[in-house]
Amino acid sequence: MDNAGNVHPELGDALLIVDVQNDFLPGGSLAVPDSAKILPSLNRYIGVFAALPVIATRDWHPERHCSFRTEGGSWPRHCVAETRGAAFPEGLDLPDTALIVSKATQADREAYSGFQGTNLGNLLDEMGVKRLFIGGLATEYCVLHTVRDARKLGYGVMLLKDAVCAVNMQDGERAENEMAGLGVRCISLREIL
Ligand code: VGL
Ligand code: ZN
Repeated sequence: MDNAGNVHPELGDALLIVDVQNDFLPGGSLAVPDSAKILPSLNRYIGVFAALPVIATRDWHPERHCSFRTEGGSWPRHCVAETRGAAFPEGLDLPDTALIVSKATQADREAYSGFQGTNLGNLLDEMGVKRLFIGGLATEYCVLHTVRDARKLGYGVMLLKDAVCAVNMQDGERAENEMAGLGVRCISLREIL
């Protein structure tokens, strides 16, 4: 952080993009309202992290996942592995070097956090990552749960306010307040550029 309060991503920092997948975007089966607006800002963050690790998590469910209504869960069928709905959108400029972490891949287990049942923690530690800049979908579900785990594991967290979007606005605000209470700093592009 410089004198003006601006943030400069440096060695030890990584960009973590949570579940930015077609099914969570307009036209998808579990579309987060207005979520397409985060794509331009995410692409600018990706540009800022050109020399630093970029990690993208993806919800990657088997055909009959326990979170689907047909199986007694709360959600419509979404992000089934290898389908178009589970793919990253055309409009997201993920670099070829981006690391992909698939989660909630087992039929009988839900996982909102990118750390849950994945090797994300090991991956970050191997790369010497200490601080995560986190954006993606949805604020009050997978972003919140990922941020909680990141803080529990001791990572510094910057929440990218202009690169997250909530299913429900009030729940999104509540989630952002909770994250701030966990020592997360909420920033936007103008504090980086
Ligand atoms: C998510 C609901 C179900 C998310 C994933 O990525 O926020 N939400 N599965
Ligand atoms: Zn899911």
